Amino acid sequence: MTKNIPVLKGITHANEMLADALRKQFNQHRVLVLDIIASPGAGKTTIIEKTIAGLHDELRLMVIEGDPTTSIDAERVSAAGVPAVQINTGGGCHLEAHMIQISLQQLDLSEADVVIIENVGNLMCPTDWDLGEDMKVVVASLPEGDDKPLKYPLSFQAADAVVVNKIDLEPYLPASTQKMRENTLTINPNAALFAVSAITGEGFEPWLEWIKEKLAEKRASLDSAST
Ligand SMILES: Nc1nc2c(ncn2[C@@H]2O[C@H](COP(=O)(O)OP(=O)(O)OP(=O)(O)O)[C@@H](O)[C@H]2O)c(=O)[nH]1
Ligand SMILES: [Mg+2]
Repeated sequence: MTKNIPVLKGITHANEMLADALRKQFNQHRVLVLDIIASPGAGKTTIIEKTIAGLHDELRLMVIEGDPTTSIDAERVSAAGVPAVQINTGGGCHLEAHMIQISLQQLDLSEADVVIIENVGNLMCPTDWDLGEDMKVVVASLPEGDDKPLKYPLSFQAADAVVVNKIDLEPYLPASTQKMRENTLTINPNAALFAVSAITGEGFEPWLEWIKEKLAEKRASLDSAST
């Protein structure tokens, strides 16, 4: 005999509703929100630190940090000179919209142009969780191998931009930046692609320009929607 078992579809539905509310809040403040996704140690925080250094004179940045434990990353970005909040997820491998909602109690969005969310180090879990962001950015660390876009396609498919990091190490690696680019474009031909070293600063100019461009585009589209 077949039983009627209830199947709960869209288990992330509550998250999506909350993310929509967050998106409205971000739009009201005309803030661009980036969700940075990558495996542990790919260089997310170092990229954020260099981004702060590069944009500090022009834009007001704020950072929400997600890690299983510690406030090490929030302390690092706070030392770089911007307001920062740390979320500890315990055993959780991704951030969820309700965590962002709580962290916003600590940030005055009227003082922000760009909010950067550093998701928990994981190349899969965060992909499906809408945080109300405008753009998902995947950091692909070259030492981890140029095959990662092929092996973890979902996060690369969801990315608006892919930042290949640690290119300064290329001479010592079997991986190649060119191959990483090709593999990324095979999975997601529309992704904006950057190749950087967050240590030396190489390749940062186009990345910083992209952020400024996306902020200007968002504000222009909000303006045209309101007229
Ligand atoms: N050689 C080199 N090392 C880098 C680069 N970017 C980051 N690192 C180093 O990589 C290590 C991890 O960097 P983080 O920025 O802490 O990485 P993360 O992705 O924020 O790590 P989690 O938050 O723990 O997931 C540190 O030792 C950095 O100094 C880079 O472009 N080149
Ligand atoms: Mg980090």
